[in-house]
Amino acid sequence: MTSSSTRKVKENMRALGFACEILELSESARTVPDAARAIGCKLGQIVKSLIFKGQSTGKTILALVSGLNRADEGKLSVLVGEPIGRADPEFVRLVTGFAIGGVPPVGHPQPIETYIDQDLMQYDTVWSAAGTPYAVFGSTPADLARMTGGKVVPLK
Ligand code: 5CA
Repeated sequence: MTSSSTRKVKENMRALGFACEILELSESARTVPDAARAIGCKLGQIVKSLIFKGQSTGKTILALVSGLNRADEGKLSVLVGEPIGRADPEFVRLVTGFAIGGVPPVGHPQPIETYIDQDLMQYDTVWSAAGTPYAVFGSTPADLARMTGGKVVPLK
């Protein structure tokens, strides 16, 4: 059954004008290896949606990182223009409207400043969380960049 969180993602993507291919999984895809196994794709094709907070301004930052990579917080903070820190689960829910494990790259109450790991661009399809750990959506990395308005940058 499609959860209300997944429906929210689907409606948002449709409103943005993107065809939406949501894959509902029978197993949990809470972690990158779980997701890759459930989908049958490479680890690098999984999009991690990581929320950071600017330590001076308090602004929210979304980093979309390939499942193979670790986000380099130093590089990200240079791009953002201030020191950053990882957000706690309450902050993630507040700013995205979703709980950790299902945070999608779109469908948030307010647009979030977004950076996209350039390593994602090499794949035909990348898979992002679609609101819960049991749903993902596939898109081209170019569409991911367009729907989020994110900047493609080196992040690892
Ligand atoms: N459904 C999967 C694959 S799409 C997923 O959402 N993966 S994820 O990487 O985008 O989201 C999980 C991420 O949330 C973890 O990589 C981790 O960086 C972050 N996270 C997990 N627990 C916490 C926590 N307690 N506080 C802050 N961040 C956390």
